[in-house]
Amino acid sequence: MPALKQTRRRLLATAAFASAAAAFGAPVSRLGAAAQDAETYDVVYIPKNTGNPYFDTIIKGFEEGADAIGFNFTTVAPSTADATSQIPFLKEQIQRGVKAIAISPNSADALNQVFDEARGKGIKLIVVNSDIPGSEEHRDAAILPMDFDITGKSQVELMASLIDAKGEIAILSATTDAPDQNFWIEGMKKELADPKYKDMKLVEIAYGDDDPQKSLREAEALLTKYPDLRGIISPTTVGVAAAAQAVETAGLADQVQVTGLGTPDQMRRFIENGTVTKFALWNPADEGLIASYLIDGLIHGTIEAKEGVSFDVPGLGERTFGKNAVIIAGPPLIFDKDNIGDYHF
Ligand code: RAM
Repeated sequence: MPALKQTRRRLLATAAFASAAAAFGAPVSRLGAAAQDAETYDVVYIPKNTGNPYFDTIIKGFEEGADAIGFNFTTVAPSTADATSQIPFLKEQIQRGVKAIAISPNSADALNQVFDEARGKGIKLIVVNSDIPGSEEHRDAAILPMDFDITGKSQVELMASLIDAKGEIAILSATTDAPDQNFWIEGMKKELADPKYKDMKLVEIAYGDDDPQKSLREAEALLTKYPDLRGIISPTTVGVAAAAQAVETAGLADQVQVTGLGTPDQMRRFIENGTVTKFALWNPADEGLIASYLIDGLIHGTIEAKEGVSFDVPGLGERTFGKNAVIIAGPPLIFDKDNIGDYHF
């Protein structure tokens, strides 16, 4: 899209925003403002569930993209991350007539039918932050934070480096259906089968449903049930913060290492007080920004979601589709006490 057009849209939106704010006594969202622009279109993002700061950062990326490109952005989500909890939200957005739906799916297959319904109506449907393994033909494209084939392996390597590859470990996951965590856990099991981990034993996979209270209870139960436990890998930002909390409260930081995927903001305290040594993640905002440019290109027919096709993401650079129309946002990062101060999300 030419830069001039973008500028004009932004001016229009700003003027409309000012007059609408004056008429209604504010507050008026960017939605109301941009809706005044006849050329604009509606995009919705549906995270796994509400109340998880991780998704707020993806939303920030979308908002930045929506501002630059000029589409109307909204976000809605269910309160729980159950496999089918997003279905009524998807149906409502189809009814509303949005041009594109981006979703972080709670199931690898439970949404297929409603995805088909959306696409049958000409709505662009992309999955963000997780794919739907085995159901890829039901979405137009996927944006993943990193190469999922190495996530599980690198989580095991991280734990092994903390406990010298010796002792009992447990995994604290999100929901039993979560397509991202399930994919990574398969990768962890594969990696653990390597003889170099013969002294590391996976004793249990617990599920905290990405609910902070349930995750905390599950982490506490692991500590009670396995007195010799040496580590908890939690590949969810909700779970890893809960596991760190449980270990801190139990005074077990010297015995039980907690690592996984966490946000720097939620893990900062535990890194600073020594409960956690290191953990991993990426910047979730990048996914929202990339999704915005991808959606705009799909809608205008300037991007074809096909292996080998590249497109530019202002501020981040070029991204190229891999197989199955997957874009990797990246890069993965390791956080510890030396660098955590540089990251705020
Ligand atoms: C949680 C969610 C999300 C996952 C991150 C790492 O916030 O389960 O899907 O990508 O953790």
